[in-house]
Amino acid sequence: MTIDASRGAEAPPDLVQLLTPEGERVEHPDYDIDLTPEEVRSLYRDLVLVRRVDLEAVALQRQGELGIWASLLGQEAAQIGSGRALTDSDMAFPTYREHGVAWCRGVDPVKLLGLFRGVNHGGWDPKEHNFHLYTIVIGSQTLHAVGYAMGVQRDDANAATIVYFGDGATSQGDVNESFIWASVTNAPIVFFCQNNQWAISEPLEKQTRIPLYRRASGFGFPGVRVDGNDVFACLAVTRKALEAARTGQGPTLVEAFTYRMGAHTTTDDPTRYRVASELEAWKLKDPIERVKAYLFKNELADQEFIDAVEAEADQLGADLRRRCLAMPDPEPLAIFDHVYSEPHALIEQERAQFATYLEGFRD
Ligand SMILES: Cc1ncc(C[n+]2csc(CCOP(=O)(O)OP(=O)(O)O)c2C)c(N)n1
Ligand SMILES: [Mg+2]
Repeated sequence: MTIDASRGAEAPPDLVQLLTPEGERVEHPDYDIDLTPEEVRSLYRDLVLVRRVDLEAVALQRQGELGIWASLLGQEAAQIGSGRALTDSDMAFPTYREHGVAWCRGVDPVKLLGLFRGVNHGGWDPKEHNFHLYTIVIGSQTLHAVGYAMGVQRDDANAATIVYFGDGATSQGDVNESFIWASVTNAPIVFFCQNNQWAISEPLEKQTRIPLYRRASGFGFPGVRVDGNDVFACLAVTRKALEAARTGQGPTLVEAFTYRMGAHTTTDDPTRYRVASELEAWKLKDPIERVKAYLFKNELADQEFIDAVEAEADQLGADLRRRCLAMPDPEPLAIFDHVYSEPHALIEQERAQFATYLEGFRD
């Protein structure tokens, strides 16, 4: 087998881009965005801060403080751009990698760590943030999201649903079924696929022979491919798709063309299956560097601003570490607490059995 080292590194022609890797603003006939300097600075700040949260979490895992971590490195723009497009009443369904979207939904980053530290089964209240719990079973959340969107439609609420999934997930039956349900019910939903080129060690070519966004037409709704490393474009494209959903125009598939710069999770070693030059090519398209270049080129920020954001990131990282280590271990019997919403005889029996078992360890 030959490996094409440049795979995915050249921008495909049908890519919506508003900010080039060099930080040049470009126009697109169908998508526009009018951001104030303050908004651009705040996007930059978000990108830097979520990257730091991610870095700190990887370090915590390496030191044995988390069981596992799924890094978002390289996907910050796709997540902050789409996350910022959401209104408070919109609902988001994530995978296990959407730390940037969680940030935009106001979830305290330390709450993301509980699941990965094994001290809880989720960590936040989905209703409080309109951000569902992380979902590990690939693609299953697309069905949950379409069901939710159909409910929103029946409530006649002015809200959209967005569901995140990966390139690999597009091969799952659940995802294809969810496309059909969304299509035939005209559900108010945005399917946001982060095509990070890999599903663990499986490259994109193992999932599809056509660009992923083009699959949408077979299901009867529009698809668009956006530069997933361009936060302006991700914001503009997602905003438009969400607005279409809210105004009765049904689903859209957004394919955010991006790259997983790190390992699949901390249990994975990507050097075993991908060549270093691929990563090097994508580093030139870094989602943060292009916003920084844009800010400098247009004199919207100075070094003092960049340093201040860096200092804030240091503070955030240190705070996250301190609060992670202070997270209490759960009471062992708590595992039975939320199996059913109402008391259940079998669960009570199991709880009692486990309590007796634990008693056996007492001195
Ligand atoms: C139903 C199911 N099958 C297999 C797995 C194991 N698994 C975890 S992540 C993953 C790859 C997912 O790739 P992709 O959808 O591209 O998302 P990414 O991790 O790249 O963000 C697989 C196969 C799983 N979690 N669930
Ligand atoms: Mg992937």
